[in-house]
Amino acid sequence: MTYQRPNFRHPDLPQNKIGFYRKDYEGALSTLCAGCGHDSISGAIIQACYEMAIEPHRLAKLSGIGCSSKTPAYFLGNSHGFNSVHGRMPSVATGAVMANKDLLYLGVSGDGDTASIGMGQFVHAIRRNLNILYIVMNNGCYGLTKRARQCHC
Ligand SMILES: Cc1ncc(C[n+]2csc(CCOP(=O)(O)OP(=O)(O)O)c2C)c(N)n1
Ligand SMILES: [Mg+2]
Repeated sequence: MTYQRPNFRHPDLPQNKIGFYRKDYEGALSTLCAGCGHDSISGAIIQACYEMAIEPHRLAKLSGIGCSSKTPAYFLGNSHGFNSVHGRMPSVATGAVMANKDLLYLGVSGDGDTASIGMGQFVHAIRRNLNILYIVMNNGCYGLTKRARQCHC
């Protein structure tokens, strides 16, 4: 089985103002449960980046561990990315921002990754006013470890 998204699209689909199609902002096919709300957020990120005409090579995705933190595989496949350790994405993001201030940084995390194991790092990312868009995908549980029972997917 392949997780590559088929490349064929209708030839008349519109381009944004820098000449990219919506498919240029997509990623691999999702392996999350059918109907998972995380996929809706991925879709919204794809649509927003397409509409805002963000150059894919100017954006870096950062995440921790969890179903939510897997989602950067499913959007912005032409952007940079680093899937880090559980709850430790803010420190990786801090280093990345220090190394290159010119990229746009998109952090993606779960409620567990952010507010349980990662709370220590999250509050300090806020205190430093880190220049990053940090999205918390809150499904109210540790989805990756317990999804069959808790997640309502
Ligand atoms: C250091 C460490 N502790 C525990 C785990 C096990 N673990 C994997 S994902 C996860 C919870 C993720 O929850 P959340 O951030 O809410 O993501 P979701 O899957 O719900 O989107 C846990 C505890 C781990 N991978 N690493
Ligand atoms: Mg969760």
